[in-house]
Amino acid sequence: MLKNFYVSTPIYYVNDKPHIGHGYTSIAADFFARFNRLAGREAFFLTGTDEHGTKVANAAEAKGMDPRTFCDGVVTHFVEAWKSLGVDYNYFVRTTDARHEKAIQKLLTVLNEAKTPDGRDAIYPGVYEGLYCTGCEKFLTEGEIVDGNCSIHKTPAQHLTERNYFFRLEPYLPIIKEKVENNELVILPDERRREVLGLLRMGLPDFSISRESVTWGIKLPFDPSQVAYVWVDALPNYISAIGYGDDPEMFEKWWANAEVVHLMAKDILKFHCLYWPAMLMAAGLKCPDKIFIHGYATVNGEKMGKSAGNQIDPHRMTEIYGVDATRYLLLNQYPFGADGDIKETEFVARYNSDLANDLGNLVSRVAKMINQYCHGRIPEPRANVVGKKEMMSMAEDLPDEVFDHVRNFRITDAISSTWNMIRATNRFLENAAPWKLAKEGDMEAVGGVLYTAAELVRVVTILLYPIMPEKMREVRKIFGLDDSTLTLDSARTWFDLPHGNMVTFKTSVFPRLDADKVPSLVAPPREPETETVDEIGLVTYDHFAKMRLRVAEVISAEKVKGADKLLRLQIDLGSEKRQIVAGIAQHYAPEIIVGKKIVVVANLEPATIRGIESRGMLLAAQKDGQLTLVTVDKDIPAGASVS
Ligand code: ME8
Repeated sequence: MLKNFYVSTPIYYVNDKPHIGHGYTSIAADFFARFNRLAGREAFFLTGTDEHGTKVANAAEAKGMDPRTFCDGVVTHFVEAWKSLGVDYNYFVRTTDARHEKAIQKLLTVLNEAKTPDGRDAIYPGVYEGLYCTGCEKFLTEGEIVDGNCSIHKTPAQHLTERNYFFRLEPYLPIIKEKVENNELVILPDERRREVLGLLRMGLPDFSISRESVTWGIKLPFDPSQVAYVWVDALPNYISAIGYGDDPEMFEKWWANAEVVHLMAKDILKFHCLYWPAMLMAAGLKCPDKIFIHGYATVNGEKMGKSAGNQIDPHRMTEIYGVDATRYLLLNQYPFGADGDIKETEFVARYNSDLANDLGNLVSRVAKMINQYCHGRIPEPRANVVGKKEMMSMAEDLPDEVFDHVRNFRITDAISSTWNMIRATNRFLENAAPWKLAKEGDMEAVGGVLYTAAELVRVVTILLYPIMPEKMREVRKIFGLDDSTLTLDSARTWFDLPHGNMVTFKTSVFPRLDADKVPSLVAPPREPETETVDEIGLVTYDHFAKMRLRVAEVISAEKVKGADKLLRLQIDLGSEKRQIVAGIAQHYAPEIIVGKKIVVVANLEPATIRGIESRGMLLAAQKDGQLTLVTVDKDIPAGASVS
């Protein structure tokens, strides 16, 4: 009996919206969870977001928002993206969840009391020295310093020392090496395993687990003047989400007694393959069983990035190709594990040849012929069907062959094995030619051929369900099948298609795409950003004139439930009434602000804050954390422009 299966994606940073690179890992994790469930295993699929640290705090500040409100907004983009890609996780962890924070504090307490295998304290106070950028609020790595300046802010990096706590890594490295070598900790593919062994041979310094200068994070339980370093906060999401802090039974089930598999790209190999196992060992917990590191995707040959303007929005891809084809095209473009290029020029051709022709046509032909020759019901199976024996023996071996590929993370092999059978089924139909048999009046033989073909389609719907869940359910419905036999066991069982089932075919499952009409996946290149701020911070009048500043009267105000900083305001802009959400609840009581004439940016992009739509932003002056509203000093009607 196979163990429970626990699969995770990285928790993604919320400093930006998700793109198809994040989607790639999430779809793969979803695929593995679904396939293992087909095989009768209980599976738990975890994803989530990484919300603490300077990176996120800076992104929030750039939008003039407090980090929590900012995170609440960006998280919805991840949730929506996963919905649109059919990514069906069991749990979505956020590092700002109270549950996660509690688990981190527990883990930090355990680590602070832990001894290394050679009897020293696993955690010790020390001093972190390095080159610091106040703009970034972080110590810079070598690559981030150009000619002594921060590569982003172009300001001189300052030599700074900071009091931190450190994790004593070195005593754990030989144990990790042994675990990797004897495959107790399986690192895949082999190239990445060799990379990890290389890092282990080189040796690695202890790493700091806290920051003194950062405020947006989880406080250390043993020294609240410090917050946990973002990776020390992030990595344990894999245990906080399954009850490390609060549910020992659940934790036992999904950690100690499960096959634990982490998926990610190679950018975060060191943290997962070295720091994380060491932290787990210090806490007296087992290491993950398998870490699979896939490649880094480029788009049309270029690195995906905001500035390159080539990030593919998951929604855009599913709008063009549909959810299931998107999943198929992405996971099937290059082997899981290899670096790859998302070539959108190949998508239409691939869609048409694989999905519309091979699979879509097979389903249409079989269903239409059953309608035409068998009164719309699955015919009875027959013994003497030309070519049936070969097809049956192929179908018999296939489920285990495919599951073996899946267990070894060979997604493209799993798909191509199934496709071999789809193509063979098409050939079987060509050879058996039921339309000819029908002309000859041999309706029993027609039924025998069509039963065999429908039975093969049924097996295919099971094996392809993890990659194309919606479409495979649609195909099963055509042949009168529900989800109760959506199992690998059923795929192994010939004659599991009940004869007599009604066949209801309406339209083709994968309609052909016209290459000339398919729009580009990459959003049209943005206008080159014109320099709007000169060296001493001056903007042009034209640029300022783009802002629509208006006087507005506050009609009503109320606190936003569960957010102590936010007020929901209804405002009158003269020609219209609007709702805005503002982070001023700690400075103005709702009853005080009602009736005030304030100044708002009226043409700001709408945003959803804590699930509430906000259309505009009020202006306030700030000093020492105190906010004062910008108002007008004479009575002037709402809607008046400010310039
Ligand atoms: O690193 N190709 O978050 P992140 C393939 N918060 N995969 C890609 C990709 C691309 N071009 N771009 C992103 C973090 N990914 C940390 C993780 S985990 C405890 C903390 C995927 O938002 C891939 O899985 O930078 C990669 O490892 C991950 O997104 C990085 O996400």
